[in-house]
Amino acid sequence: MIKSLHIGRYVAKLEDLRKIAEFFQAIGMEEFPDRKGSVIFASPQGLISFNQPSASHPPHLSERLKDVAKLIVLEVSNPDDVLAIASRMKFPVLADVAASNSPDRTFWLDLPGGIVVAVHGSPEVPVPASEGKLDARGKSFAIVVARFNAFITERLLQGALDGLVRSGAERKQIDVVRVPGSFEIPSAARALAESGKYAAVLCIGCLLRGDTAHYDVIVNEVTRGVGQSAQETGVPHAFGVLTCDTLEQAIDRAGLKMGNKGFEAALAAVEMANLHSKIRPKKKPSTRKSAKRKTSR
Ligand code: DLZ
Repeated sequence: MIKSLHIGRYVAKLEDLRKIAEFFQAIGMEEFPDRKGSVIFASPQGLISFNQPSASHPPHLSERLKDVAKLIVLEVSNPDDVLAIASRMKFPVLADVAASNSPDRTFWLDLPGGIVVAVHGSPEVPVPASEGKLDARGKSFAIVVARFNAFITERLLQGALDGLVRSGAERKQIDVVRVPGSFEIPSAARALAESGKYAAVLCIGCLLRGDTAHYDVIVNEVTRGVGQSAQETGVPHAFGVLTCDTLEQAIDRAGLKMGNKGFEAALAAVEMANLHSKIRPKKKPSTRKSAKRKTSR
């Protein structure tokens, strides 16, 4: 019978409505598009609670909570982040209560238009995991770069070199190999990976849908080839091949609006190189005896 729970609140001024909407967007709530005169957000769960006023609330808060028509309650998984966003947006905090026996935290925000938002939750406990450091010191890298669309790929190459050097690699430890187009990247990447000289191989190219007949086929082939080389050689490969509809999109990703994907590929390569050396089983050093046996065969 019941379809959904919808909490509606009136805010008199459009400016206040805009600020409240900005806050709910910033904390990650999903917005319904195009509703005239209202902003509507969805949450994964809706609850109804009936509460007795708490004696522990400070009087000024109890006074504000009397007007339930202005109250919204949010349960969040990251209360500290929500508080940081609220303070960046300069919303006053009416009260902030940390539970003594748990990591729970509740605070009340004074939003424009007299809206009070009670935020409740416990900070997420980070899941312990192995990660690769962004430290390229002492490691060698190979970069395969396609000449096709050189206007873009040369910028990506500069970004990649910058990313590696900033992570601690020495320029003389980075070998750059040029190939005619993106289609040739996988075979060159594989040869470099198989040489055993490199901690990671970076692949750089630019495929433009507008210019490229059978664009999807080539994109799939290059992606598959690079992935296969990484899996079969065990050497991390970073994918810095742009696949864009237009030249403008590629320019944005080669150092303008969307950063430099070559730089990002470099960081991924460094991180994966370190992760691999961390999780790959260490080769046992060969004993004198077995080394002798090998040479006498
Ligand atoms: C032929 C071609 C075309 C049409 N478009 C692109 C492109 O957008 N990006 C790219 O990196 N390479 C392109 N190429 C070249 C092919 O990748 C390949 O080098 C040639 O087909 C020769 O095998």
